[in-house]
Amino acid sequence: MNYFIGTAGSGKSTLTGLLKDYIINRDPEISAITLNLDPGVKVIPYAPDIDIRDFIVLEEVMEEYGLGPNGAMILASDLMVNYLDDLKDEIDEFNSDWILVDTAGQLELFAFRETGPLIASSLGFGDIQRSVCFLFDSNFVLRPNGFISTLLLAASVQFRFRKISQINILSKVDLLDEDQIDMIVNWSQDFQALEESTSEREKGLIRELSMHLSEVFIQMGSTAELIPCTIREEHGLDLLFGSLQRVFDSDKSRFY
Ligand SMILES: Nc1nc2c(ncn2[C@@H]2O[C@H](COP(=O)(O)OP(=O)(O)O)[C@@H](O)[C@H]2O)c(=O)[nH]1
Ligand SMILES: [Mg+2]
Repeated sequence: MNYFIGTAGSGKSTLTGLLKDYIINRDPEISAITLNLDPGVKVIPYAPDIDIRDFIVLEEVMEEYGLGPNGAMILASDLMVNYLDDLKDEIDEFNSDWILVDTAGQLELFAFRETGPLIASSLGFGDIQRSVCFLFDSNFVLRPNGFISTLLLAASVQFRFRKISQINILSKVDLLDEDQIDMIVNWSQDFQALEESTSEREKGLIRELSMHLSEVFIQMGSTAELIPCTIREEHGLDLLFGSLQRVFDSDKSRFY
């Protein structure tokens, strides 16, 4: 069971649909389903196999509680816990090898309120293994300061779901050229390089702050390498699926 988490518009829903198709086309023996956990989404680029909107609809929450869209989104996310048993039953019925979970557009609703980690721990019942894929939006990470801000978000998500392995993805890489992709992936592996780019490209307070933060990341030790993905080609999905399999295999060996 993998959760896709990232800022609004980072490509979570797109990747959820793509990865399902990738998995089932790769090996007909292996099954995969999608679960939409965004009660407010209007259009989804795939047909979810399980959908929280069968239980909670944003417009109805707005009407019933007299709330605007933002307030209703917060309440709707909190109300999801009331339907955990229904979701579990549906998941059980599918009995699928892979469950790909698409979370709400706004990452803070899933990651920073109580609901997300609670859902992740409740739905990971029995022997279901879990992982989180955190998406770094290519639009935001071209400069060291944007990269560092997203890295901080990724680190706080890791902190919130601390028992679950996390894979970091660089999404929409078709928006970047090869050199830019190499540079950003290199930053994720080598914080010294990040520190150098920061000192070259940022100025004043931002530079000073970014240098301090890169220093902290160096001290924390390197995080995993970013996996570049795009809707335009499958190579990223090969890498991503390989990483997911490795996470799940190593988790298994911890159990037995
Ligand atoms: N260029 C490009 N656009 C993408 C890619 N993946 C998603 N998008 C676009 O980014 C927008 C947001 O994607 P979506 O999956 O809905 O993001 P979510 O809010 O994180 O679920 C949509 O307009 C997508 O078509 C990609 O690999 N490349
Ligand atoms: Mg979405």
